[in-house]
Amino acid sequence: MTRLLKVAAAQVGRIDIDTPYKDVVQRMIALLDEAHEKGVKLVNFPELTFTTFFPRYIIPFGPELDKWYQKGDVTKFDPFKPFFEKAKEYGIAVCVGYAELTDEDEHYNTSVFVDQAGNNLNKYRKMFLPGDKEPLENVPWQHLEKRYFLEGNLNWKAFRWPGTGTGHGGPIIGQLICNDRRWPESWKILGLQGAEIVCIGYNTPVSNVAEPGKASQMVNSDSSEAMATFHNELCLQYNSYHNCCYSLCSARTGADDGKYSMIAGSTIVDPQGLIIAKSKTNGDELVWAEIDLDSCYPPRNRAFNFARHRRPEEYKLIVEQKGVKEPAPLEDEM
Ligand code: ING
Repeated sequence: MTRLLKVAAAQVGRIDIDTPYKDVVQRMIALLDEAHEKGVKLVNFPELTFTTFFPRYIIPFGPELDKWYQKGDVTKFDPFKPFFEKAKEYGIAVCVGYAELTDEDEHYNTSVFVDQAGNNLNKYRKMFLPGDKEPLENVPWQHLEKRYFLEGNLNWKAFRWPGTGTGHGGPIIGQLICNDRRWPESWKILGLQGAEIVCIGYNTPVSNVAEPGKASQMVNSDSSEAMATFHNELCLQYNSYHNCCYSLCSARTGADDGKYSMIAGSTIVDPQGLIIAKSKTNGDELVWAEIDLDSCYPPRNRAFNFARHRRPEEYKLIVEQKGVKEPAPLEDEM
């Protein structure tokens, strides 16, 4: 039996600090129009889809920071409503990243999965926050996610997506946000719940704030965009392969305000770790493919049959130790 489904990773290009919500929403609706024409049933959007990547700026706490966030049900936020209404009209499920402000005044980097009937099926809050809590000195931009967001508190929950008619109890979906994709723990917890499609959005600077001109977090690379793209694909390909799942990975890309460049490279990766679709531009682009959810299962029944091969009783260090503890140094090697 095949369980065929058309899915897409929507890439969103340049958004400046003063780009109005309505312009971005119109661009996102244009991506939905294209998805609808192609019969796509799920469109994944980037992290913090609706705005420029504001953690690159030093912003005072309070109203000036909070204006970047949405409270309550994001699908009911007036400027975004046309987007969610269009998705429902087309019968397309969407996964969208935004900055969430709770009633308790907590700030999260969040994504929500809204099904084709407009039901909010799952909210996910980014678990791995990169960058800094305090601004760095003498750098051309910042990466202040640890300052502007709390670490996620919803863990990694896989869930069933109803109404696709693909059998097998319904597709099993998981969500990750940006830096999460670099940590195998994120994928493994979804993999242990059988996730068949992992939806990921990212904002990845071409070069590292602390080493302008070098690849993000790399200090020995000259071509930073190539290296940052290599690391993106390395994470997606290996973890999709190891967890025998598809991944939809959507970039917020382009050069925001003409100077803050972020990598593109939105992709769809299959359970063999092969990139089956990839963006060709640094702008708005719908990257889509017809996938067969059944192809997750041959590897799960053999090479990566977790129940058959894993040995959690040996993984104590992974769960109990946070940082590195090295063996004692050799005296005559100091
Ligand atoms: N951005 C980057 C990301 O994980 C980063 C930050 C880049 C961390 C490269 C480590 C290496 O893609 C976000 N928003 O997480």
